[in-house]
Amino acid sequence: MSQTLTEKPIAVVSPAPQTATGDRKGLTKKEIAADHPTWCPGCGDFSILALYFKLIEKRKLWHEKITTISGIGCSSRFPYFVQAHGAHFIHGRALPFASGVSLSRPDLHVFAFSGDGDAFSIGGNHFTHTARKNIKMTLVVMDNQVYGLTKKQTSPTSPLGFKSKTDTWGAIDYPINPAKQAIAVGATFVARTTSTNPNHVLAMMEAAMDHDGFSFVHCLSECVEFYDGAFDAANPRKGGVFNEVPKSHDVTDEFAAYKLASQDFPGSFGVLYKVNKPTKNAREAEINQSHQSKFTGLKDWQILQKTFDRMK
Ligand SMILES: Cc1ncc(C[n+]2csc(CCOP(=O)(O)OP(=O)(O)O)c2C)c(N)n1
Ligand code: SF4
Ligand SMILES: [Mg+2]
Repeated sequence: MSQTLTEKPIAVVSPAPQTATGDRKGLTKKEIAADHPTWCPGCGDFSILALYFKLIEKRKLWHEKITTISGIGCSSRFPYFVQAHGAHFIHGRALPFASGVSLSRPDLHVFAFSGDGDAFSIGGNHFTHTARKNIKMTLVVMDNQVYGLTKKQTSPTSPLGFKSKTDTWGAIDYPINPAKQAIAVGATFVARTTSTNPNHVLAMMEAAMDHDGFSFVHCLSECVEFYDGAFDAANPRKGGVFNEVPKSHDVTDEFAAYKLASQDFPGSFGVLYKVNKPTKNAREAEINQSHQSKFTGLKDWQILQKTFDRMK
């Protein structure tokens, strides 16, 4: 009986070391920061950028190991502000671009930053497929429940009744729940956090980076210009509550994770779901390796040519 890919033992390619070694020093914030961010004063996105810098400093990542990719939106301006490799790509298409980088450069850890519109509206399709393929990268969605850059349209995460330029009478479409959606489509790491709790954001980004697979961090990030006060209920400084995922929660239990993700807003913050499954990176590397071993001494294009010739 022929074996399918899933039945074969998978040679897992261990993630490359992400930290500086030897005499080379880690970068300072000054060396990582590029342009001054153009976000409005008070925008939640500042906090996430500062914590990304902190992560790079803490983990001693070097410029050539940092890859920051985004789509379009206020949040997606992110790579402009990071002094390293990256791309501010087409609206909704951060993940296909990030997938290519991830699959071709196993020595890097790819970070993608998106907004709620970028990730779940125009990019909704890519979110599903990147997650189900378990492509190794970290996606941080900076969710402000509105389209900020284009000045206040209803987004897929805007709550019912939200008044915007596209729903002047109040939103009537049911919002999506990002964490639930991520679990349902096959993400292997799903966490929730909020920009008003910096230590927590850093911990979630670090845990996501260490996950060998597609890791998704849903991060509440307030748009003070077009949806002021949206997340007060999750901020103890504004009279809200910040509930962490209970210590007894089994992160490998999909149904328990789904249940936690289904709680009423503000819900629970922390890692909801984490399982280890072979990544597309590992599977593809295995296929490439076994194929190349049959054609030693040939260049890649010659192997391709031979493969096409066989198909004639
Ligand atoms: C193909 C395409 N459609 C629409 C737009 C206009 N547009 C730019 S950003 C954006 C929504 C951004 O919202 P979100 O992703 O939530 O980011 P935020 O600005 O809120 O951080 C839209 C509709 C575009 N740039 N390209
Ligand atoms: S419009 Fe909103 S999301 Fe955009 S920079 Fe200003 S506060 Fe941030
Ligand atoms: Mg938004």
